[in-house]
Amino acid sequence: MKTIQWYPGHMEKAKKRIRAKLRLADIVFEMLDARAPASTMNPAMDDVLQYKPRLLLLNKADLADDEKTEAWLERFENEDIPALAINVLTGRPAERLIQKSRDVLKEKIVRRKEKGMKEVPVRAMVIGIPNVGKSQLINNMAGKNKTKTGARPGVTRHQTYIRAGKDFELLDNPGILWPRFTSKKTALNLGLIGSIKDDLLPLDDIALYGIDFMMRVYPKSLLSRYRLDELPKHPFDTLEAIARKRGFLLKGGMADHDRAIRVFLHDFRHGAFGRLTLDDPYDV
Ligand SMILES: Nc1nc2c(ncn2[C@@H]2O[C@H](COP(=O)(O)OP(=O)(O)OP(=O)(O)O)[C@@H](O)[C@H]2O)c(=O)[nH]1
Ligand SMILES: [Mg+2]
Repeated sequence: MKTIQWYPGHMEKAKKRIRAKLRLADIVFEMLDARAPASTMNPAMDDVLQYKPRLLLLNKADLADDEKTEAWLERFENEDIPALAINVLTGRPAERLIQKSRDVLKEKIVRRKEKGMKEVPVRAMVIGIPNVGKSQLINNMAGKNKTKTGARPGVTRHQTYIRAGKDFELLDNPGILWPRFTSKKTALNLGLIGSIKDDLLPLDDIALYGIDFMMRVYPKSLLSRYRLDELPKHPFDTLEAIARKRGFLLKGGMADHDRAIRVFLHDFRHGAFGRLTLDDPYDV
């Protein structure tokens, strides 16, 4: 996992780097984690992107709660924000993505044609916070024809493009954004899905928050994963029950909470509880 700590200086640098590359792109793919669209969205995007057309990609939809993903898409549609739910690990979203991009850029493409300009490939730049699947998307879309179209002249720093389908190119070097920490809840959500360094927040805080969330929203998944008959009232007692059920004991018979924490987080991050979504689309 990336060891990025974001300080104001880092953010300014990241913004600058993204802005410099932005000029080369017709459209920006802002990747989010479908399990936490609000928490993985960056609040400085408007400022960085200005009027550049963009498309939100709710990635890892295979891990998210389908109903909530639908509700998120509905919300974005109501707000006139182009968005798609995708899975770049096992899915083949390239066609849908290219089609949707052309849709978003319709007017620009028509204008170019009217001016008699020759057709040029649509170029997309991928951005997002760590671990949302930016590299995976590029690999997925590049498919077999992973031939880079080469550095182009007239660009200060050499930029390469990857062809993805006819007349469509991806900037091969994704822009990494800083996660936002507008609230403790956001930070904990990012910790749970593994989008921030583990030492930014205490692991027991993340795990207890996650257990509490599971107890409230997906209690059945929690019960069945650890073969528990019932859930205690408090997350800490659930942690204790997980440790005992799994036989994680210290000398003297005390429950090994640290081990249970590690197992819970591993399970959560690897989809062992089935599909789930942390951010509620109607929670403002
Ligand atoms: N289940 C599932 N896993 C995914 C998906 N996309 C990416 N992953 C996994 O998520 C992890 C992160 O993917 P990357 O493509 O490396 O993420 P990134 O945004 O490039 O991360 P950084 O380079 O750290 O900024 C990898 O283990 C991927 O296999 C998806 O659609 N579904
Ligand atoms: Mg990457």
